Amino acid sequence: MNYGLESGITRFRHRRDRLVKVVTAYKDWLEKYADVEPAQLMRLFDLTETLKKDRLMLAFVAEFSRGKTELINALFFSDFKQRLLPSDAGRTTMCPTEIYYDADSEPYIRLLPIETRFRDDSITTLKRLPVEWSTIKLDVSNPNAMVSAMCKLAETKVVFKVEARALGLWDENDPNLGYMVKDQDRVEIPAWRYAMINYPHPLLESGLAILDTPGLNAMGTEPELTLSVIHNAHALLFLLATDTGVTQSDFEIWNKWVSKHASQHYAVLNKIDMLWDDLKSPEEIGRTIQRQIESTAAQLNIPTANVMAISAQKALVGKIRGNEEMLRRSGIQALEVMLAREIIPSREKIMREAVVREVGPMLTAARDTAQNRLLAARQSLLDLHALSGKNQQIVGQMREKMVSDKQLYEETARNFNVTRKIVAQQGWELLTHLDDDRMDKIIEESMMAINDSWTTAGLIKGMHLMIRRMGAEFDHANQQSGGIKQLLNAAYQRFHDVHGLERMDPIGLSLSRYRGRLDELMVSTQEFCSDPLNIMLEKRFMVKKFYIALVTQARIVFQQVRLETETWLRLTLDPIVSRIKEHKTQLEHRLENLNKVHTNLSSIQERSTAISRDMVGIKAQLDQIEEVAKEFSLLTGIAFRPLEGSQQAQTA
Ligand SMILES: Nc1nc2c(ncn2[C@@H]2O[C@H](COP(=O)(O)OP(=O)(O)OP(=O)(O)O)[C@@H](O)[C@H]2O)c(=O)[nH]1
Ligand SMILES: [Mg+2]
Repeated sequence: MNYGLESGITRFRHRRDRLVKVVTAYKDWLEKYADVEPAQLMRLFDLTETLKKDRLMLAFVAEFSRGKTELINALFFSDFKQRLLPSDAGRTTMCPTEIYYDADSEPYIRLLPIETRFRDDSITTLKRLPVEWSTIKLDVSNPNAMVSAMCKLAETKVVFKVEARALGLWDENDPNLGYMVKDQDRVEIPAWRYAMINYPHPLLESGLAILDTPGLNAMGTEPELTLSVIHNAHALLFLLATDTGVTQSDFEIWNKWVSKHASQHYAVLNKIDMLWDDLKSPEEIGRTIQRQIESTAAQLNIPTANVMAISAQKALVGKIRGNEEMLRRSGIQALEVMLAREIIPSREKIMREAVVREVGPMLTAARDTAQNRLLAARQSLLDLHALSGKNQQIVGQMREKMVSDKQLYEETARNFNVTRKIVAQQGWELLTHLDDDRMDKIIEESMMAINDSWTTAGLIKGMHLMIRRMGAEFDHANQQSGGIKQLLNAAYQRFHDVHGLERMDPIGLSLSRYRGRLDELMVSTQEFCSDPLNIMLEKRFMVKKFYIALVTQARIVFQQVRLETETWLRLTLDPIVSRIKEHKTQLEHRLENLNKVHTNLSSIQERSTAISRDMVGIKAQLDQIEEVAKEFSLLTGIAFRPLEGSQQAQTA
């Protein structure tokens, strides 16, 4: 029933499953035919697990009462035949709510008490601490129980103003907070800070995750929402309502949170049913809606095609009642098609890139190994062929030559081992610059720069220092990695020049996207600090909260850089090491052949037969990895170079 979106997500899952399958096939191949460390197999297994859990995050952002929750109900939960998530006139959703599926747990709703705002922990940190959350098991077979559990999302509590102030939720001087006042001393605040819902809906099972947010500057009170959750969302849906048009606060939300964060900008003009007027002709109504679309597009400065007019409420009713005409009129289908078209490809791209980064170079190397084995076997056959009819003396000479070739190779390999040790040492040193202790120190220094002065000026100072120090570590990593790459290149060049091994060009370490992320954090800091609301009131509490959120993000970037560097070190060194080992084995095989023939000249035929037999097995290895590579190319668009000479190798 979910048209574009459902089939789009099914396709997404299908391609994700194929990626998992191809990575698993590659892992199986390595396990069978290559001498790899268990850690490498483990990493591939982890990659498939990550892929399976990969989610596509769709976030709903708008001022209160624009119909975000109603739209989520209509898009995803109409099968409940009632409103699952509470949506009502006025403020309803009180805390940001993530909805997703996690097969490892029973369905639940987890709620983070608002009091956790007293602590200096980020939501990201708290997500790892289940004890901090209040958990309710969901009985998905009982719609009424489900609906009443979901009511929690709208819970509020009334507290004294001092407490609300201490939580950073109340400020006497902020004229925008009047709606919170309950009486002279007390205000109404959300009962929960964040909610996570694990629910087995087919679309969520396919990897979709949703973020519903409350209106009324909820983004401002939880800086992490913008710095992390919204930043990581793959698509943002911004809602407006026909009855209110684009108000000042809609415009602020659009400017502050939406337009900067998404590359594609779409706005949903909701509640068009309010323009349905029985006394007007459908054409007249259509023209009124079109006019609203045009003025919305002009105000937000986006093309009219990017404004979708819908009625979330009628879509929900239409779906529940199976009223096709109402559903069509609600306009939701066009929105679903747009979502399928826009969000899924961008998510797939990210997933593909992760697989290509981790598997691409190793798969190339594995394929080369298989091919080299075949070529080496063919060479052995040629060697034997050349020996037939020769006398023992000539065979002896050939053997001598082979022995000295092998010795020369072993010497080069020994020299390479020295390089390898230096590389390992430099790699280790490089990683110590990127470990958690180093980041702790950077944070400590930036805290010292702020010197407990939680003003916007203090924040800028602290952030500048943190980003400069992190940037310096990234520069150091880049420089060191350049040196490592040069060392390896020079060492490998000798294998190429002297021993005829094919050229290899290790990839460089690229940290530019992490640098980019740091720049983004700095821009967010500057924006936060130039926001009149934050300057005027110098909200000490909020400045500190913002800083904590920034530090959490910065730490994540630092950890990612470490991981990227570790992966890089592996991917630069491993293929070279295994190529060198492989060549040694091949030389040994050839020498063994010569030895055997030397002691017994009549064994040539027998040896040839044995090698031909081996070749069948090697050919099967090559065919298998070639299958994997083909599927990998199809899924990722990465082309492998054709296997040169393998044709001759097969027919030799
Ligand atoms: N007429 C009409 N009413 C709608 C439509 N969509 C939502 N509403 C109503 O508008 C009110 C607010 O809807 P919600 O979904 O709670 O709005 P929200 O954006 O989630 O608001 P907050 O959770 O407070 O941020 C509810 O009474 C809905 O029934 C629509 O398409 N047409
Ligand atoms: Mg809501």
